[in-house]
Amino acid sequence: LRFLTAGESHGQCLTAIVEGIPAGLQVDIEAINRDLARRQQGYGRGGRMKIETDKADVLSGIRFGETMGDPVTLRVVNRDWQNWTDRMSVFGPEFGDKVTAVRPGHADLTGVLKYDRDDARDILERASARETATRVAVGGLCKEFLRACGMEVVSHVVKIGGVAVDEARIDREQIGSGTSELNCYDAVAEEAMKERICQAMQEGDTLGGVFEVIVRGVPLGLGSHIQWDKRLDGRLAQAMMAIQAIKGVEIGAGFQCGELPGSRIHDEMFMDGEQNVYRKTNRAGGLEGGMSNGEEIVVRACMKPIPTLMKPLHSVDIASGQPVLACKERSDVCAVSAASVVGEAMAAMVIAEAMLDKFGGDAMCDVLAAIEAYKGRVQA
Ligand code: EPS
Repeated sequence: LRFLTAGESHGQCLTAIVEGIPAGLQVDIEAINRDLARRQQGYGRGGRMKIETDKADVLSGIRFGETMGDPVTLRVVNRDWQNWTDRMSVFGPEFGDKVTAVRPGHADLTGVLKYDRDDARDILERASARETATRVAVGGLCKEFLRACGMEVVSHVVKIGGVAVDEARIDREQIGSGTSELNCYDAVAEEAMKERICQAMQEGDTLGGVFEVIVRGVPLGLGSHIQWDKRLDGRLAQAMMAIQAIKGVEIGAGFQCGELPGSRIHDEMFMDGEQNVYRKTNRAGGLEGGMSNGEEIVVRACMKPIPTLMKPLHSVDIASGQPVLACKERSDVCAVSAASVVGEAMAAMVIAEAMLDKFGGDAMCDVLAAIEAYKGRVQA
């Protein structure tokens, strides 16, 4: 399974090509579009989200609602492009002011130096998290594949700007329901998070946070201990870290493993009446030895605050070399709930790829038969 995305934040559209989804998968485009809508939600999003209504157009690879085994091309149109046709013109004359007051924490400065540009717009257009719309579309397709294999990927926000959920208060039944604006299922914490976002907005500041992705129904044995790049935890961490603005990733108990003794970290094993091994805890986050162990996979990622501040930070102007305040582009105050939906998409891609590594076939019927035969052997 592989995919590529293309497109700029204010260009005509975003595109993705996904290769490797087996033939015969029924695709519910509305499920993919629901994820695209969830990614646009969230208290603290900026004006751009009022302009866009993201939808996935399928340009190839699906016929009569089913995949045919060939690459699937997905397109998400940028409605805002209408307002940028001269500034983002493909062959037209140069137009508009150059962005030269580069933002600390953004790709702006390193990008213009590395790619020899004199306008940070040439960098920020692609560095923008707008690109995550295509990842959610691709992830949505992967989720369709996982659903057909009996699996589900959900997420929830656990911290924003230092306001954390209380584990005991989380309504776990609601995770994945899409009923919370911030994708947070501790109602008390969600209110406090909104207040915190409102305060940051008034102060011209931005906020980061932490979200958790949970993959349900994972068969044991995805990934492998035999080589570093086959380890599923490593592959998941890379995928999460590759989301714009992510600065930290944890699996299961994560950084707590550096604090507690082994007796309070490792998940003890027991045998049930049908000779199946089970665990009462899941501090490993469903991964041991670089392989899924049959429990839910639990991965958390920490997003830094967005670098575009309405009360800008000190910087330098790359044209004049003079000290300036960083540029102010219209932006979000907080996008952690959006990032949580992107996290689901990235996890779905990695797990779908690992499923195809293990059970791969050209047709869904072959994949499903291989899963059934394997489950019969390991869970007899
Ligand atoms: C972003 C800046 C804002 C965000 C954007 C990410 O866009 P604009 O510059 O048009 O106001 O809204 O996110 C999206 C467009 C999106 O779909 O998530 C940035 O600089 O990263």
